[in-house]
Formats: sequence, structure tokens, C-alpha cells
Amino acid sequence: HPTAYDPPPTPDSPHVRAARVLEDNWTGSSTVPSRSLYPHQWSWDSAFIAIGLRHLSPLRAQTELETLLSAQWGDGRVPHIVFNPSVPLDAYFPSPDFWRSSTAGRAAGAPRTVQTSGIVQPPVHALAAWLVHCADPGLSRARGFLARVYPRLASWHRYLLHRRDLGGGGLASVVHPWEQGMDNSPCWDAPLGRIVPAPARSFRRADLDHGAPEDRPTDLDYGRYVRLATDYRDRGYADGGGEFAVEDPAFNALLIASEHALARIAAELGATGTARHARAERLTAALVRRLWDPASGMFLCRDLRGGPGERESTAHTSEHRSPTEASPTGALIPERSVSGLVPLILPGLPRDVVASLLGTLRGPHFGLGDSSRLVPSYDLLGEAFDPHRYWRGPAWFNINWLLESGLRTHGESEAADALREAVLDIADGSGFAEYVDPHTGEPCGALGFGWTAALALDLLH
Ligand code: 9YW
Repeated sequence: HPTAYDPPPTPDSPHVRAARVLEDNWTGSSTVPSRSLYPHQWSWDSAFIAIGLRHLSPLRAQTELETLLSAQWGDGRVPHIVFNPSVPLDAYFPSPDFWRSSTAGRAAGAPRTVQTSGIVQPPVHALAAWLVHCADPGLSRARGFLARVYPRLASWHRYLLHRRDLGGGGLASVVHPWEQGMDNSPCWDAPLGRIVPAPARSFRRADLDHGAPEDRPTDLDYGRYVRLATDYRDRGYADGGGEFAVEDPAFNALLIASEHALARIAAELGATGTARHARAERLTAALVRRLWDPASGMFLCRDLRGGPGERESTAHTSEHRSPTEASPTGALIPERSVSGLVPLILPGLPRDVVASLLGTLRGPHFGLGDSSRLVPSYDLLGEAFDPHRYWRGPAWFNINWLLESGLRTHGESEAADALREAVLDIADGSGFAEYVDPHTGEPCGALGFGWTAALALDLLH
């Protein structure tokens, strides 16, 4: 029984608990999303993780981003996974022997020593680098942090804005659902439906060793993911010509937010950021022109391979496009994913678009306003809605963190405060779950999840 010599109980708080997750997931040079499910370094996870980590250790936060960027390819792409060579091959699928980056990716300039995937994830990195710098400008300047990452970030954006402008309208396209980050979103059902799946026996999923099958994508989804990734690899990771090409609102909004951040980084380094800010504004206009759907009151994905007969944008007739402008290729996908609300992070959106987005966020499809709840990943009223299956309904913390910041950007501080409280309560209460049931907050997927802990930590500051 206790004696006078027992140490006092350690003060436990949400801050301490979140910090512990980041400590446990730290490998020495980067942070894994989850020790069990995702034991390597993931691209957009690392950006979100660095945003939280900067409050614990600005040095570790800088290192997180530098480790990722050191695996950048010669063509500018930042791979979605950087593999940890000490993790067994069968711990995660698709493993390095599937991607074969150093051989299949040679023409695209894949690194020789480190193994990576060949696809990308949303470009949150310049935004993260700027926020990490701001946490300790003295340390950042002393280490030359921004001077070292700036050229890499600039070439990353160049890759997206040139090689990935597959629709020719200025926006970046994703060529695989994993690139957009919301793997099994109902938005992909139509474009993926055209892909012949790889035979189930040609690969072995590792995710089912750790996650409940009913919370994960299906085997049929995986067959199609594998087919698309195989074809891309076999083309030497050359862009253009793939069967899947989608312009996604969240991916492009994050690119725009990062372009604004890159402008600030340039200014800090003594250059002028004016041209980059101007480009970000042009991209914002392109986003509205190509993806805004006034009838839904939100942005939609554009399926560049979607043919006539599929629904076309009502934005054609909108005031945001000049009547002489050619109509964009492809078709808007009539599914309401939370991706279409993420552009709220952009300060330069037209006022009518902001008002309409706020209405949609608070309306029946997303239900913001019940302060005990997070925003779901997909339409609460959608036919495909499933409160447990990954990106088909559950609420995710990175997305809610972005929406919180969007609400604040547009002066909605009461709603932002309420969402902040909900994120903090549910993140801590769920054991920093990967995602949660949007109605009940019940934890799903992995616990001790990197970006959940990091972004909660960020909101605590
Ligand atoms: C996968 C790591 C990644 C996230 C994605 C999420 C999931 C599955 O996990 O992807 O096997 O890569 O959908 O957004 O970055 O947390």
C-alpha cells in the first residue's frame, strides 16, 4: 500500500496525453500515423503532425518535414509514403516491393537509397513549414530551416501545377483515390467503377490484421486501388494517360493555402511573395470556376474521365464564369463529400460562396451546430452514408481542424469555438482515435493516431 515515499501522481491532462501519443509514434526522424496500422512515414500525416509537434519541440517538427522532403523525387513529387527499412515487408501493403520506386521511378527521379511509394498526397507541407517556423523563428533561422525547405516546396508545387494539370484549367488532379487522402469516399464510386479490379488473390491486404473489416474499404475497392497503382508504376510513374483523373476541392484548396504560405516563406527569406499570392488568387478563381456547384451549395469533384450523360456543372451558368469561356472537360460528381467544404480555409473566396458554404455546413447534410458533434466526412443524408466505414461518413480530426480554421478565417468565431471544444473532447475521450462515428463519437480504426493527437495539441495552444 502507498507509503510516504511513493512519487506524487503525474499530472495528467489532455496536453500530456496527446504529447505521449506523439512521443510513442516518434521513430527518431519522423512520426508514424499509427504504430500498428501505418508503421511508415505518410506525407500529409507528417505535415499535420509537424503542426502539433511544433508546440512540443520545434526542432522535431522541423526534422519531421525535412525527413519527408529528403525523399522527394527529381520531378518534384513528394511521395505519399516514405518506407522505414527496419519494418518487415508484410507489416503494410502495398510495400516497397510493390512500388519499386528506385527502379520503376527512375525516369521520374525517384531517390536511390530510400524506398517510397510513387503517388502523392495533399500538399499541406508549405503551410506546415510556415507554422513550424513561426513557433520558433530564432531556431528556424539559426538552422536555415526555411532556406533549405523552400526550394523543395517550390518544386513540389511546380510538379502539381504543371505535370498534374491534367484538365488544362489550372488545377491539380489526383490519379489515385489514395492521393486525395479519403480512400473510399463515395465520390470515387463512379470513377473507380470503370476500373477493372486486380484479382483478389494477386495481393494480400495487411490492414485487416489491425482494423475491423466493416470499418475499412472493401476487397473490391482494394482490387481497384491495386490495379490503378500497378498501371501507374508500369508507366514509369509518368503523368497523363491514366484511367483515373479527378480534380478535388480539398486537395486544391490545400495547394492554394500552401501557395499563400510559400509566399510568406519567400518574404521571410528576403524575396517578394507578391507573385505567389497572385497565383494563389488565380487558383482560387479556377477552383470556383471549375468545381463550385451553386445548386449543392458546395464544391464538387470533377471527374476528368467522366463522359457526357453524367451530370454537368450548374456552375456553367453561374456568374463566376464568363459566357465565352469553354466549358471544362469531364463532369462534376454528384456526391457531397466534406472535401467540398474544405475550401472554406481560403480567405480569398467570393462572399456569396462563403455564405453558401456556411449554410451547407450548418444544414441537414453536415449538421454543424450540435456542439457535441464533429462534421462527418460524407453527407449525413447520402445513400452511401455509413457512420463507421472510413471516409464514407465517420468524422476525421484533420478535416475538422481545417474547418475550425476556415470558420475562424471567415469571422465565425462562435462556431469555431464550439467545433474546437468538440474536437478536443472527442479526440481525448476516444484515445486519439483515427476517426469516430459522427453521431456518437465512438472511436473507430486505430487508437493513438498521430494527427489526431497533434491537431488536438495545436488547438490547446
Ligand atoms: C493507406 C495514413 C493514411 C492517411 C490517409 C488514410 C489512410 C490508407 O491512412 O490511408 O493505406 O494509406 O485514408 O488519408 O494518410 O494515416
